[in-house]
Amino acid sequence: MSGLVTVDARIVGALREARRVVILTGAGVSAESGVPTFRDQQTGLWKTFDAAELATPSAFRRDPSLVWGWYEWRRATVLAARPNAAHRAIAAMSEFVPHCTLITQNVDDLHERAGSVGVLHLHGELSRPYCEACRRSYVLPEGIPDLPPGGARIEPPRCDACGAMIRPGVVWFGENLPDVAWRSACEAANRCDMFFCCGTSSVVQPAASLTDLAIAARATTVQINPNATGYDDSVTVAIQGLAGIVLPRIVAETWKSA
Ligand code: BV8
Ligand code: ZN
Repeated sequence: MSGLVTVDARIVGALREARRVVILTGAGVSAESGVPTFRDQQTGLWKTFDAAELATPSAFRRDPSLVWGWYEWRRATVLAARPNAAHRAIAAMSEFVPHCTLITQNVDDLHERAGSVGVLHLHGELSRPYCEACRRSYVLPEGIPDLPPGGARIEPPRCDACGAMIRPGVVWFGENLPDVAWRSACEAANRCDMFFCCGTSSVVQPAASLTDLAIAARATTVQINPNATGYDDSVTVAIQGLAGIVLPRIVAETWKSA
């Protein structure tokens, strides 16, 4: 594990040579923007619930207004947040490398707001709710939802076409990932020569298995996380640090003369 002082030369060397770079991000990349991770203790109305419990079809069936309220609270948090230095460094990196594929587990739009394009959202997006019956997209009202500090139960809106409930545009536990995004992600990981996994605990499947594909493809694999994960000893370099500090440093060090 290399300290934070200088960027490991293996990373700079590999990145300067890299033709196909894949970046996989998780909640940790949005943490420095004030967006809670899945590990963080829930607050307000949801403090007694585990995030993975709420992010399920059964929770929505059981208590739709609790779950819709939770997603509106998270959407309000994201709308009030701004991309951080990690999001910006990732957007910059894609300018320097021939082929860059950004794959995220995050349902926020902070990568796009930092300038990244073609982001593969494996677990959906808060900004894309749809009808749970006819799957028709639902257009959310403009602006930040006005919610009490600890959040509130909110009845899900109804579909204009069939009257069924609108559900959040995210992939819940037990639900399949969007096919095109998942197949594109696997293809990119299989063909990459450099792979970063940033701000993810690498627990949730099948997203976490993308790192295995990159390792099998003999790519240079770099983990950026202040805490340990199950991949510490299988990636090429595991940097214990904050994405908002480490990623800008990697970009600066690699392309300082650019
Ligand atoms: C599925 C959207 C087919 C909703 C999410 C194989 C083995 C075991 C279980 C399974 C398996 N295959 C499938 C499963 C079941 C399940 C699963 O993986 N369960 C886990 C809990 C074991 N997977 C599924 O259900 C998937 N679907 O497989 O369908 C199928 C169908 C039926 C039956 C079987 C299979 C769907 C998974 C997607 C669920 N939806 N999100 C929403 O957001 O509300 S998952 C959600 O949780 C996120 O998207 C993300 O993926 C995950 C949280 O993980 P992270 O993003 O990594 O965040 P976390 O908080 O955990 O960690 C943050 C990390 O950042 C930490 O390590 C921390 O140290 C670090 N950090 C903090 N600050 C910083 C930082 N790092 C850098 N800088 C910082 N500043
Ligand atoms: Zn409908």
